[in-house]
Amino acid sequence: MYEERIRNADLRNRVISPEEAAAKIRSHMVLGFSGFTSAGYPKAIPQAIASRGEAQDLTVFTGASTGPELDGVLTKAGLMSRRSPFQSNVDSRKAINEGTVEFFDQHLGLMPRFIRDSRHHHLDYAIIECCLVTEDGGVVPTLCGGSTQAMLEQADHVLLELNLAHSAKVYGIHDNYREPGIGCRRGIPIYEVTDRIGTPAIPCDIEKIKGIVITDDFGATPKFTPVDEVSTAIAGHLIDFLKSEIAAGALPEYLYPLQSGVGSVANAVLAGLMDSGFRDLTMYTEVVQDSALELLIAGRMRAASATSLSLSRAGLDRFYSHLDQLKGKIVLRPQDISNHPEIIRRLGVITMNTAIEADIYGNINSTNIMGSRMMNGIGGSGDFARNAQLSIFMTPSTAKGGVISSIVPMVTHVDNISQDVHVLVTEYGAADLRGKSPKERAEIIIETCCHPDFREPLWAYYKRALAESHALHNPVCLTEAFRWHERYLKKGAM
Ligand code: 0RQ
Repeated sequence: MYEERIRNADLRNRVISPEEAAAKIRSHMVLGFSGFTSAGYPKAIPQAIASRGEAQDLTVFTGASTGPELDGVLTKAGLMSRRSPFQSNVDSRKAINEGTVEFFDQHLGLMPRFIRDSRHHHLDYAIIECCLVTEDGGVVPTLCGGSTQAMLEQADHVLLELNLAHSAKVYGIHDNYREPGIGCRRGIPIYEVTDRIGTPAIPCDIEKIKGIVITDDFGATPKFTPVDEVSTAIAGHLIDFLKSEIAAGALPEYLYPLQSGVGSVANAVLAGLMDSGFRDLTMYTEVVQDSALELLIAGRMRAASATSLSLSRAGLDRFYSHLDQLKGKIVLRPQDISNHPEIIRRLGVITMNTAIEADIYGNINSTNIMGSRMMNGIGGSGDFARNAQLSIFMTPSTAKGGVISSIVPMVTHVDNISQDVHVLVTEYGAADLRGKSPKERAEIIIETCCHPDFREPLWAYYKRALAESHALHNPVCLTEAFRWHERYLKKGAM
């Protein structure tokens, strides 16, 4: 069965067990795993490395987040000591916040460049999930482009996990392309969402492939929280805002290509677009999730470019049963191309990302809760927001059952600066911040976005800032700016 998926006869002799693959991994190695937001990551080899338990002090790089069979098992076995660029696993998050794993957060669009720059870390092994190996050793990933191409180029050795659960008919959906090097006088010739400029398989030196492990398992697919009242309200305000921009002639009826973050709010926005009469939509984004897949199947969305298809178990079934129809509509690219500033700027992408908290000036914290507890990482939000035609951030106005205001006097960590935030949306409304000074932003954010329970205290803070600040451009009350956060940490409520 697997033989026809390994088209090179020599490579067919390199099929090994997960245990044999794991035995090649030694302490202090630097490993590059494929995988981006729960799609396309290897499962059997990391689990075998964890069960064996011998390779300590591993540095683990991926495209973005993976699942329990990778981040989870390596953390629980105490084998991973360094991690980058993004994670969302409950165990790795805990270890990072307890200080036992050193995590460094990076813009996802820069990850392949980081991997290629071996002054930082040289990859000992690239461990890659794929669905097909071509006659000349070309690797066809499953549903994620990620940093796989850079990892295959850079690593000394390669281990492949050939996952039979994914159809080999995926061949043709990827567009693998190497970003031109620094100083190159040529741009990246993508002018439409579906332009293809690369190859369907990633070239790989056959000699580097030290083993192929056969698997047949989708693994832990993402589960989406059902769309709730707050997410629906946020989606409603955002869609009304987009419609008002169309009515004002600022956006075309088909909008520009959309980028959407991950999570329940992002999912609700895309579901809202389905019911709002928009047609001929496109996406130039990182991750296509179930709601975008449904827009594509329903014909509301014409095309999508991403680096990963992060689908629930039901979404995977929908994808494979519509594969022929979808193949012409979806392009999976390496993450430096899906998140490339040149293309995002050229296409005029409308970006929609989620904040943990926003301050009254419009600065966004998406990563560090109360200034120091890492959630997931900045992801691609910075790549997209900085270069967007229209950069929208959204957040529920409160967290933890209403004891935390997500609109605060000053964010305790900044991921996206106020200059990169054009519109801020909560379930109470959308604040258009374009062309506004810090004081004007503060007033519209407090009035439009803040939860009514926190509105008066926030006005009171702002008035004290106006009275006490040493300058009146960006009024701040330095002694008070983080008092709400301190109060939450000491008393359990802001
Ligand atoms: O924690 O589960 O312990 O209660 O933060 O919050 O509401 O479940 O939100 O799943 O949409 O994630 C910003 C993290 C939102 C995500 C973030 C707590 C809250 C909960 C999660 P609990 P929700 P979502 C492209 C774009 C950065 C990367 C990015 C993210 C947890 O969207 O990682 O944008 N973004 N990538 O209770 C304290 C607050 C809080 C708070 C929420 N104000 N204070 N805790 N929480 N607000 C995609 C990629 O790059 C891959």
